[in-house]
Amino acid sequence: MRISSIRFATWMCVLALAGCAQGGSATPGDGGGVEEFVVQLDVIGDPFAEPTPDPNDPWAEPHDPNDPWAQPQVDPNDPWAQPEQPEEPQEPQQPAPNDPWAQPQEPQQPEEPLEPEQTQPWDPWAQPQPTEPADPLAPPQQPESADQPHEPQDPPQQPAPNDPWAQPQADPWPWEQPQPTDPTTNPTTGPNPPSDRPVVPATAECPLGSADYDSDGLCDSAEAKYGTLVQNPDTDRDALSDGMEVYGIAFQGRTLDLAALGANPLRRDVFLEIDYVQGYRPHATAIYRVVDAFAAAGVALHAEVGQQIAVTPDIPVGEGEQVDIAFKQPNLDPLKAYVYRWALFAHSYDGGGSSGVAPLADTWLLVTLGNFAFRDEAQRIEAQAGTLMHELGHTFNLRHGGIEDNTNYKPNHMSVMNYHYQFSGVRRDGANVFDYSSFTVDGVSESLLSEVGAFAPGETTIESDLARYTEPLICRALDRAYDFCHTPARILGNLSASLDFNGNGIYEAGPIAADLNGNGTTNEYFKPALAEWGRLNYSAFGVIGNLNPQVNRHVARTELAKCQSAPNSPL
Ligand SMILES: [Ca+2]
Ligand SMILES: [Ca+2]
Ligand SMILES: [Ca+2]
Ligand SMILES: [Ca+2]
Ligand SMILES: [Zn+2]
Repeated sequence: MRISSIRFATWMCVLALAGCAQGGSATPGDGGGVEEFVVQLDVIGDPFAEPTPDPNDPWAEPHDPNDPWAQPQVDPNDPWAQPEQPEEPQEPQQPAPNDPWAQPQEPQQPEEPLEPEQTQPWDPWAQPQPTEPADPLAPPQQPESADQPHEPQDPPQQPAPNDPWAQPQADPWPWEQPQPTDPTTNPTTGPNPPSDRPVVPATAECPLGSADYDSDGLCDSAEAKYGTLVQNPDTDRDALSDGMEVYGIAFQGRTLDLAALGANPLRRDVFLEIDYVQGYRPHATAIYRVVDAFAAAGVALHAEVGQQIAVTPDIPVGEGEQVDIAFKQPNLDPLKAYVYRWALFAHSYDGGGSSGVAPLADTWLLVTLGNFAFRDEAQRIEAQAGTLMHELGHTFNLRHGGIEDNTNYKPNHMSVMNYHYQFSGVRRDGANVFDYSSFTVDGVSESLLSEVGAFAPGETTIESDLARYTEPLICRALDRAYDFCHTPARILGNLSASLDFNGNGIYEAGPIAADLNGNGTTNEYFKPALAEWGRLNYSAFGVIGNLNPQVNRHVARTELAKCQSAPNSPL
């Protein structure tokens, strides 16, 4: 809550000072002072259960500007509109009755077909979930221990005889999907499919030559059967085409049946293989916590623990370009690489104490907690879960300050992407949860705080949303050597009202000033923390789900996010 005068003053600050001194601190803290690590499987049970109507529905957010599948709003009267892209957005004019993303959405979507996967025997969601961390006295990290429910679903990968990466692409716009000029031509099931790329296989439902208006490999007649859109190649906008979600992909006699792996063309799916260095296999409970967090947001995270790989526990990353070539490609089936993200759990990288690293909007990540000291096994599991979700967030183009904001310890950013919450989660409804934000908190100026009003909601968020979040962390003192908050402080109250920012036990209407990120100043303005779930970049800028990539996928094209480090410091 914030009184209007404070809001006005805040914006005046923005106008006058162009941001009033952007918080320059870049980094890490420890979760030091994180006093409580409750293993909170708060979304046990049906992960695809109908979500309750949520005014903060992340799908209602504006489209991700980086989403190559996003449907541009074509103005029918625009003389400059490009006439040669017939498969581009026809939806606005002709909303299909089954479009689950059509806006506005009905408050209830009882027809959303989330259930079918659960009954499949291969469904990783059907696995019983552990409710307790493993025995801390048990031998650590046994490579193929039975408590890991996510067993590899493929035999050990063999080097592909034909490297699908071999063709360098010069097009600098990876998110531009090649589009056939003739809408009646299907590039994936037509008579002349590319010989060096996977294709969506032709089937009895969609034999070669079937009409396929949107060229997604799912013929027009089958689109109706599956409830997908005839004029949208990716109905659920998860970067996986309708055709591949239903029929899978095939290449040189091998197939990857995504439906059998849980893909649903009407629900967002994310595939992840997790490999590990000896001794660093992630705990199943940690993976489940992340899977549950995605499920609660309506996204199916299909996480598989793959194999132990024989490399040094310390991974050379450098600027990142070689990780794809040296580690990901030898260990991720090249057919899977068209669809999967890839994680590696190891001791460390580049000999440092960073908890992990991932390129922004790319397809690989490292979780490296070897130099962190943990109180006990439960805390180690928490850190694994939080760091996995944090690094995964970077692959969706999330930054430490959320959307397009690299600010560390951003006080209004309630997300696992905020270093404060990487190891402990945010406190919501009385429990610690790992999550990306599904609501927006307005910007806040350190010099214009109201302890009575606390934070203010932005976009479609309302005060009652903020009230669910309690005891946020602020940083009292930053370790500049590591950009690490060594004195985090939990403030009593909730985000909607009554936050004792300066810790003096009095709720002052203000405005007062307080240092919220521990860098010694009280004049910073923190930009609005935008809802993240509705803005995830699923495609990694056109790589995931793209059978005809336009760029050399070897090259790290994006900024590396090297995450918080605290060498040898207990959390
Ligand atoms: Ca189609
Ligand atoms: Ca379609
Ligand atoms: Ca899709
Ligand atoms: Ca899907
Ligand atoms: Zn990070």
